[in-house]
Amino acid sequence: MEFRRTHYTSQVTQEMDGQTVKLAGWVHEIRDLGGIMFLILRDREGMAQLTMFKKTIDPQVLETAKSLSRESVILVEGSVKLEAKAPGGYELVPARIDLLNPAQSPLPMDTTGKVNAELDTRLDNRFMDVRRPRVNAVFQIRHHTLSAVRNFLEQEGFLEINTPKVVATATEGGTALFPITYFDTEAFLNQSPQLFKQIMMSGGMDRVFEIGPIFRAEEHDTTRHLNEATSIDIEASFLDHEDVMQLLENLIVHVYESVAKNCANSLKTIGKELDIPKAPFKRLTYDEAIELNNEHSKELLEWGDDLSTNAEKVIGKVMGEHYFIKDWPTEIKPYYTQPYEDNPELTKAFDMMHPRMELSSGAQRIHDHDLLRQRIQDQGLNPDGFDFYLKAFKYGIPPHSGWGLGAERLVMTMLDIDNIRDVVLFPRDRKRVSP
Ligand code: AMO
Repeated sequence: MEFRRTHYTSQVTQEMDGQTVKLAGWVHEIRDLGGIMFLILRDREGMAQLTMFKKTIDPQVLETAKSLSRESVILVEGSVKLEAKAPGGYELVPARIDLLNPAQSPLPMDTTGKVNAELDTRLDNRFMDVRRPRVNAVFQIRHHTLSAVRNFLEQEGFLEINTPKVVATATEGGTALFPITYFDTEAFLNQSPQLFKQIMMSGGMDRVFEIGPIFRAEEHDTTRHLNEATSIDIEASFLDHEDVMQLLENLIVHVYESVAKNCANSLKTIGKELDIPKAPFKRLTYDEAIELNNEHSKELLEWGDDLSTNAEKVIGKVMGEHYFIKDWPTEIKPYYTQPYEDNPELTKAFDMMHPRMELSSGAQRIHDHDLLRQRIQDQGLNPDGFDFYLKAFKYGIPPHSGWGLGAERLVMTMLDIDNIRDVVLFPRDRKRVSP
């Protein structure tokens, strides 16, 4: 059976009037108006209208068209006819329709957007949910977001690395680990590539990045947490926290600009116009952030408290755009962040915030072996478990800095999407491990 297309629906242009093309995709809708029948064919890139006048169309083509169930997969050969009112500005007069694979009915969910489905129904039937133009658009934008990240970091001299997801130690205090059985020892799913990206600074790789899964056994069920998320991580030698903050804000601007440029159709489909953020982002110190919260919120915070979700919202509302919070109390940031030499109560750590939520955390790291070992101990962890990591600090590791940026949070805040589950194909949360 022949099933090759010549074009996506979006590739048919005005100049192709009268030309024969082959389109392949799904039967999105069929409208039978008596003397005339319309079939909307959908592929990844859009829709095309097949127009069949019953008096003039080949009876066999009409018969096939009539027999088609919605969401069946077809290959259509036909001639292009310009038609301003049709999607894409053309219609197709089919000379041939081949049914490649029929869809059963009833369908598990609607793909036209006319019937609203519950999130659970959508996720249970993700293969069909992704056929919906709006959902398809979100994942096209997610692709272009990660592609823009890669381009930017590569231009800045970063090498892409892949580090293990099966590990022996925790990296981030505060969030729980998923234990797994690994032959006859216990292992865990990795919370962050933190230790490995730092070790590669000792390896002389200078600037590295990774886009990969992180696993967090957090119990809470929110619209901005997943138990498996995608983290964009960087680590860079001979740069301090201010340098990597600058990289981060420039990356965000680059991503927005690239998405605005490359995803015009997808943005239109979801009805979103991007406001491109401007660098440099405002920088608040932790002290200023606490003050702002206490000025505007009833839930007062004391120095040394972590920022609550409520505080993030209150401060975000006042700021109204992306911003940094820097100079955190050393006590509430992970052991690997570098305290200020002249004021060790504060650490060279930062968070990068969207008005709705935290997008990234980062820091200059401790590169002194003894101090690092001490800090691990101070935070109640056993340095023996960190031998493989600490070893890399004994034989020449440069000063270095880095950050981790949540890919899902980046996409959901860019597109004004409420629930993080809407920007990941197969979300993993408290209640869902399948599909
Ligand atoms: P942190 O734990 O702050 O830092 O994570 C970095 C960013 O990853 C995203 N993120 C999540 N997104 C969705 N669901 C989750 N459960 C989740 N957990 C984290 C957030 C967050 O800002 N090692 C450090 C980074 C570094 O210093 O380089 C770290 O993991 O957007």
